[in-house]
Amino acid sequence: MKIGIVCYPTFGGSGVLATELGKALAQKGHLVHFITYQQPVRLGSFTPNIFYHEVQVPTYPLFDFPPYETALASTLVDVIKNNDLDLLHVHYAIPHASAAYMAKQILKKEGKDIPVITTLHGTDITLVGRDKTYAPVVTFSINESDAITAVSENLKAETLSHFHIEKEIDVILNFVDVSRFNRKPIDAFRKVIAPNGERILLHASNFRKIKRVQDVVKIFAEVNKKIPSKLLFVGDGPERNTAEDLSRELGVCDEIRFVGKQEQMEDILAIADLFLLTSEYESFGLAALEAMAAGVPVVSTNAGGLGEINIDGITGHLSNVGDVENMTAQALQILKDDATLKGFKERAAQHSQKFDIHFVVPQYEKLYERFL
Ligand code: GMT
Repeated sequence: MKIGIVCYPTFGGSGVLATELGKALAQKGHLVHFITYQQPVRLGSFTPNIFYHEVQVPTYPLFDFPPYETALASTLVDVIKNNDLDLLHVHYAIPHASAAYMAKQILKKEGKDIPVITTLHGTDITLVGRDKTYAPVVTFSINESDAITAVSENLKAETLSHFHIEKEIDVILNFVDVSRFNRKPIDAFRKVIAPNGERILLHASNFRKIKRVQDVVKIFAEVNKKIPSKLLFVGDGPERNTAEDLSRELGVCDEIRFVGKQEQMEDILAIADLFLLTSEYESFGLAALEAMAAGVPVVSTNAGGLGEINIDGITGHLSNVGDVENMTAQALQILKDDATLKGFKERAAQHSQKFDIHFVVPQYEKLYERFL
């Protein structure tokens, strides 16, 4: 198949998922065309079946807001026609589903019918998409898609309760390439972070308000009082300064390292003992699943779809949003001794296998085949 993929090329979960899907499809012999404003961060080195088309957005003095959606729709028309694509798969509804709709209509006039599949990821539905300024366009363009998928049962339910959706939504759960995260820790790296054998806690996100990173710092400060430990913060975003300030206030800044955006997550996860995800909402929590694949247990909130991947008492623990005290107790319970930690690590790794790329990618292929 010749497949076009539209996504955000940044470190966000939807872009990561879309890029990993494209890479997996290419490995299976499909020709995959990424159409984005920048090369997706997870794309990596040259692969014969993968093509990349940059969306250029020319500026003009009149434009206070360069019209990205128009540029994307025009690029889609061009790429679909010139490469004779069979279908278009867009990730994150805004503005990808409406740009795809526009491209589809233009191509229809020229006699080409291009099926459009929209995958809903999270904030496109639960936060941004619900905003009155976007909702009518989001609802319309989702309904005009030939197929709609959601990355968790929870996100499907959220979509149906907040939008008037006229089509079936297929749930295709997010996935992870388990073999990629099955890494041995690099001893020298572990020693740099935890020179005295301290436990290593980890949080990775885009540091948006919804992630409640201040809760991560508070939990860590309490854990560190009882169990010598270090905290790694991976990623960057608007709440990073708040987290840094709080870590100074709580006197734990020397035990915390902010390592910024990182591409080699598998090497970082390999040295971690516990992943903390304190979000107010996660449609799925791909970062937590990647942690589990690396054998790292997860202490998370029970928000959104997190309970669909993190099994309380088995792969980690779940807590109500903002219940720092309970999450601290849960973290201490997992980290208290090597035998308990080992059990959680093994079960987390084992459970992640249910979400392995090899089970999930064929579900997308099956969906595509419905339209060919
Ligand atoms: O908000 C983010 O973390 C980024 C966002 C995105 O769309 O890039 O992530 C959403 O999609 C991920 C991949 O499907 C999910 O794992 C995240 O849970 C989801 N984020 C939220 O729902 C807040």
